[in-house]
Amino acid sequence: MTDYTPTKDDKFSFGLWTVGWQGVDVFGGAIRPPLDPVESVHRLAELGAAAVTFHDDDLVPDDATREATLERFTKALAETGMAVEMATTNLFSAPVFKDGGLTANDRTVRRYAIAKVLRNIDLAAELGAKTYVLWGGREGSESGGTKDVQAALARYKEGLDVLCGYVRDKGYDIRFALEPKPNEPRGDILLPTIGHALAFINELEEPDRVGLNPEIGHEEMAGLNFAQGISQALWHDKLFHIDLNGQHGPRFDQDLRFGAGNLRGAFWTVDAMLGAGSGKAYDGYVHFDYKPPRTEDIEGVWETARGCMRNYLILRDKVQAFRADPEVAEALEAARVGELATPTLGEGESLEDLRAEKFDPEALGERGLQFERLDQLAMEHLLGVR
Ligand code: DIG
Ligand code: MN
Ligand code: MN
Repeated sequence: MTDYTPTKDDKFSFGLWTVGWQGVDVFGGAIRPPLDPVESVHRLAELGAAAVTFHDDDLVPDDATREATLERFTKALAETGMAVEMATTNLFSAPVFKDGGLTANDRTVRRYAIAKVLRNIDLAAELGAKTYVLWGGREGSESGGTKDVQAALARYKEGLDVLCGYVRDKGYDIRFALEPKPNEPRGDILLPTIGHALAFINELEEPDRVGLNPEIGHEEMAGLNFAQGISQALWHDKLFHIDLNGQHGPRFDQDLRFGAGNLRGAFWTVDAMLGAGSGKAYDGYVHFDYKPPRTEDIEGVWETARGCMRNYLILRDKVQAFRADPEVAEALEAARVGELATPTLGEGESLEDLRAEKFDPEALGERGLQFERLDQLAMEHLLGVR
């Protein structure tokens, strides 16, 4: 019986902005003091994490302290062996971005946004990050007439094409990961779901360099199934990164610690990340993007970080037990799940051959699919009785 203590081999990663969250919400200001990024690196390393990620403003918010901070930060990385696996840009907090960055109506804002991203891409490359996330939290609108969506998507494409070209010309080993979200802080955000983002990527000059960083809470806010979404992203070879957290379906973005929201969804999310039995698996960092609740003091914050990793390890154990259970194998067989891997037309079969077959749709319709037994077995693994 494992004690679910994380090690660097588990590749857990946290955003500096997560444990550094000061407990702000729409109805209340900070309740925790700022957290030194160097302290976060040391404490997360002690808890068993392997890497950190950051927005530019999380780490180097002003030029006056930039060099000194980077010196301390890189020293802490060396002391702890922690990696920087992803970076991103804050194009959503400062007033200048109140109408977005890459798709702001104001052209000068769009030019400033690209310059801000380019600067942090250089730092990301210097620190060894291989993934650069773009969450367009402010790219959108509250009212129909204020945003020409077709023009906005053209500017979004232009921005991504410029950034891909820069990384290519610099020879950086960096890929971009778009993070969809349907709303909040904007009334309607562009690229709201995995599906919208996948379609958008196809229009880019260098689509192979751009993938996804889906977040559990964001797909659930749209009423969608996250495990199904990342399975499609895996099928497209576009699951470049992931934001794990907890959410109770369509409501404001809760950013709970992983496992604390829709627990059945978390079970199937881990199953999908592991390849769901026979599919492509996710081999990136197991990254958490969550916000320790306002109720917690700093010790409570570290407890939430520990809980994210512990819940993942517990669920990974349960998913692996489910997939190894001989009764589950029988139930999968009875539900014909494996049959889906067989092409519908036989090798070299013509449509004439297919149309010559005699079908009995009534008899086919009477077949029981025995899905409930399979799902009950999964439930019993999750509930810890198998
Ligand atoms: C919010 O879910 C977003 C921002 O925190 C950040 O840009 C991104 C990084 O994973 N997630
Ligand atoms: Mn979120
Ligand atoms: Mn996120």
